[in-house]
Amino acid sequence: MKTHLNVKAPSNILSGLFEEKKWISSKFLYDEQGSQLFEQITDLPEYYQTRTEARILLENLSTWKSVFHEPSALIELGSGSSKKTKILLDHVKNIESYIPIDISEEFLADTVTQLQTSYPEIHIQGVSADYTQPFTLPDLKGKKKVIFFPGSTIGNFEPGEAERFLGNIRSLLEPGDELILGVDRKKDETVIEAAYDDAAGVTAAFNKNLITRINREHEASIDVESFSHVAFYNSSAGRIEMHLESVRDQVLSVGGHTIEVKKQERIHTENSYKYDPEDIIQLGRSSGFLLQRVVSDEREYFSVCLMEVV
Ligand code: AVJ
Repeated sequence: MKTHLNVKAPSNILSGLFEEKKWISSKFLYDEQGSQLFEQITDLPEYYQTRTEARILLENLSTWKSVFHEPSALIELGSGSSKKTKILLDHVKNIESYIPIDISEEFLADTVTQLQTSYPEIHIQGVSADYTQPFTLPDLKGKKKVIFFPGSTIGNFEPGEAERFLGNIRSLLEPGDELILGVDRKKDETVIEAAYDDAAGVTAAFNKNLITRINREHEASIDVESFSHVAFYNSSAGRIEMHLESVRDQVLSVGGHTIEVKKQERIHTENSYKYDPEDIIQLGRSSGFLLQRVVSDEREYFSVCLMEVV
């Protein structure tokens, strides 16, 4: 299933720790343990995103039916276990091909095997790739292409990156093709902050797992409890930020280097941008998409945007 492999070697988990403002790219959150913790996050009472998006998908079937009004290929970016996709596959006709794209080759192979058993009539072709880097699609034989990018994953891109990324996706498409994009909305800060600092401490464990990962991969022995989880909404930037805050002055020994960390100094580990429809119109304008329809829950916590290629 290794048809179109195009993976860029990830930059080092340590590199940002040598900069003036320490940071670790959020992509390092998803090792095996981190991916499991994220799965747990999606079930938390405070983390409304996943269940809200699933409900929006399920409650707007007529919208998806009209998107797939002709023989189509559904292409999912970062498919994971394809849980939300099953809502589309179960209820919408005309999806003749399903192309899940995921960086984890092993996970992808398992998902493809399982899905092919459940949906024998759909042609399923996994692509193992880092979709944030340029990649190519298999020949889809003139079928309408619908890109599915759920989960508000777009929120992890910096605004300029999001533009460039969607511009790249646009270049894989032709007029008539569409994009279904899930976004977490701007809202009352206390609601957002609770979703990233849950009472059970799962998000804290998810964040601190970066330290565990550094210890494992770089033979370090940093005290995981010497950092605390900090999450706050930065309203001027329109994003929630996650940081690891040092509880004391300490010197980290990693990969043959020493890194000085002051008490209360923070390592920035994630940004998750929130998007309102105005922001999406803007993003579409600069990347070659026109916002066609927005479907949301009644509280407008989350939106699924339908965007057409212009
Ligand atoms: C997977 C990027 C959508 O930003 O909400 C969850 C990751 N970080 N809790 C998000 C995350 C902390 C999540 N995304």
